[in-house]
Amino acid sequence: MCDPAAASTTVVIEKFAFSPAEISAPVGARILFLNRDQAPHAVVGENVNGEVFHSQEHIEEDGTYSVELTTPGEIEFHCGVHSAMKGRITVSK
Ligand SMILES: [Cu+2]
Repeated sequence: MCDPAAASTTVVIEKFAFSPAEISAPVGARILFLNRDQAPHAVVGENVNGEVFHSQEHIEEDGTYSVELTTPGEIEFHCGVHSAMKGRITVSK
């Protein structure tokens, strides 16, 4: 929480899915992942150059993980526990 004025998007993890799963946000914005499932989840994001973020191994129920977007481009993300859970962030300049 360095800059309270920076835009922030919350992605809820519920019923083994990310909602929303498609996000558009500018560089400098933060994405907050919030787990509403009893099951633990994790979030791993990758762009064309490789991994750009990686949450703790398990985001427990009602736990959160926050990441700041620093590089423009497409980030594909998935759950580190359940690889079928996927989403995408389009980061604009
Ligand atoms: Cu998961």
